[in-house]
Amino acid sequence: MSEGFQSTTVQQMEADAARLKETAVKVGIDIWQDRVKAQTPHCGFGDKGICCKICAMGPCRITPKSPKGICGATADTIAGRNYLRMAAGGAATHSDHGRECVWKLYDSSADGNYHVTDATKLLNLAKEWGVPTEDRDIYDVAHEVAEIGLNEYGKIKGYQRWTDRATEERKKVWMEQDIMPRAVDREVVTAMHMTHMGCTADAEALVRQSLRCGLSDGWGGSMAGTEMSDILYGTPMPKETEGNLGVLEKDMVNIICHGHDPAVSEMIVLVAESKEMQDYARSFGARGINIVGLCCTANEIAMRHGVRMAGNFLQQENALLTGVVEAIVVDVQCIFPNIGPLSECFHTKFYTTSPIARIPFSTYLQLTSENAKDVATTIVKEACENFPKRDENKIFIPEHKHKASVGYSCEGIKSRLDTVTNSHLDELDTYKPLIQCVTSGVLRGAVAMVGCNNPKVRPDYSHIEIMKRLIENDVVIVATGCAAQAASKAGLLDKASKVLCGEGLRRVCTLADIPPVLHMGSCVDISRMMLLVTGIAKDWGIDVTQLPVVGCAPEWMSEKAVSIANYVVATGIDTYLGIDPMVSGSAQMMDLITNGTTKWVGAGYHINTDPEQLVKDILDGIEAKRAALGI
Ligand code: MSK
Repeated sequence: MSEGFQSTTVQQMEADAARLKETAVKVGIDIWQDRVKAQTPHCGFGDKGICCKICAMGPCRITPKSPKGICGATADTIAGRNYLRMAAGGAATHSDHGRECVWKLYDSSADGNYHVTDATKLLNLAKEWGVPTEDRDIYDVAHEVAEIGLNEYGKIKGYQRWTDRATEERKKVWMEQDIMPRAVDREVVTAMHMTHMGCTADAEALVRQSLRCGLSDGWGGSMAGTEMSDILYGTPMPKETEGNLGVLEKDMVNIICHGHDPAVSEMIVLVAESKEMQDYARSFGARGINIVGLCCTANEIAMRHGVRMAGNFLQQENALLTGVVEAIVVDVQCIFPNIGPLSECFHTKFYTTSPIARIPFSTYLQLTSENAKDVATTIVKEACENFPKRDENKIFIPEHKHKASVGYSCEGIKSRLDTVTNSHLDELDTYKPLIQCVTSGVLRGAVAMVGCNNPKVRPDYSHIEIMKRLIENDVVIVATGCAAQAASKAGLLDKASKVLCGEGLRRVCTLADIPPVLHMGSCVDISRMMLLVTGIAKDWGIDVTQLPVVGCAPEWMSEKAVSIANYVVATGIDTYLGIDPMVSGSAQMMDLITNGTTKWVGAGYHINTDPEQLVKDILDGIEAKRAALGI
């Protein structure tokens, strides 16, 4: 029963992709589908995590006939080291993004390019960190807070101050297990040192450092990224937008913002919205300028400005294949190098803006705090001038798009509760009504859907099918990253999709005026989810591990996802993976990341590459948590 609402199916998305692939063939460029074929089958040693290329005596590969590398490293050591290096790569990447956000706050000023937008959030953080605020200029406070934030990356002693926000029980576990995160940079360097040739060979120690390194991301670098972005660009609140390739406009100048750091996209949006630039676009025959986002940048600008979302990771080439993109501007992370040669096949201009992501066949305009507006103006102007250069023979824009309600930060979720129920309870700023929905059984629990899409499985299929099954079973979903984008493409961020829910969740959606999948932002915003479960556990008076809440990354692919999975598990949340974590060549490693971490921190991985089975496992996991609570 869908009562007027029709979800876009994966088959329909694949039909759009197949039509766009015809354009790729016509212009003579390879796309990811071609490269997957060329790379298949993948190297079995790499896939199982038992290829070691950490020193130049190798590469060494583990087989029954050669069970040790030249130095004597076993499968357990090699798989453990590879796993920790992935976690460290992810923690470094998120955290460096976070560091850039802190620098922007440090550089902010009343008359500069970056300003304090959410002063309340800044003042709250200042209070939390003991920074005086009374009778001080807001920018003096901002600079002092930013300096403390920057020092967290390299502090010589002590632990991440962001962990002060965790429950007492979590802090105790992290101390007892010796995984309380120290300086972010130190945890990443320690991971690289431990995995160097001739250092840690013990798989258990490698997994413990993976947890610690992950925690320095989720309760360190990523949290800094989210908090500083909110202070600078505004804390997201629920708002309406649209998602999928149908948001590209035939008669407008289309500019795609792709990547992660909102410092770039915020400036492009600001400049493009100006009357001067809209008029400039019209002077070239366009109806105006249409800014859209891809990947996590889409999440950032959608939830703060309602900018429409063109899609997720594996949709980036498809967006350019529409032939109507005047410019694609990127900052860092998840950018296919193939965007370079692909853009050359069209009139599309490709701009890189960060020294962290230099890509051939792009125009490099490094964006700094000082020149941000000038760089954005150059890009937007050149995109307008590019509009008349389209080739009509290469144009095809798929029609599919859905309404999407986005911007459910913790504050956004509480704002909905305050409006609907808390005001009657005479108690604002609490998750108690949500908890009552769970204890009464109206909602069975919640799942955090996160992560990328990955051609190792049918792209977006696992995300969408799992989400549909969960909401049908009265499980509310919070989503970030490309998982949130998959929901958007299928219409699951549309409030009308409540018709797909079970009776309980449908009632909650109607009462609170929310969709069944709550968009919480980008990859770094999984830190919001950590604060959400912490807030709920505190309001409920139980441990995070007891909540009927789990994480799920059915199509993950990046090192960042490994770091995320480590901090989500360390925070006490069982995490269900649909892609093998590349350690299956070591029985000890498989045991450590499932059973081992459960003994240490109360949560672990559950791995199943069959989405049908994965969703059954998730529902069973949630019901087991409920039974243990006696609800
Ligand atoms: S963008 S890390 S593909 S979620 Fe954050 Fe998407 Fe994964 Fe990149």
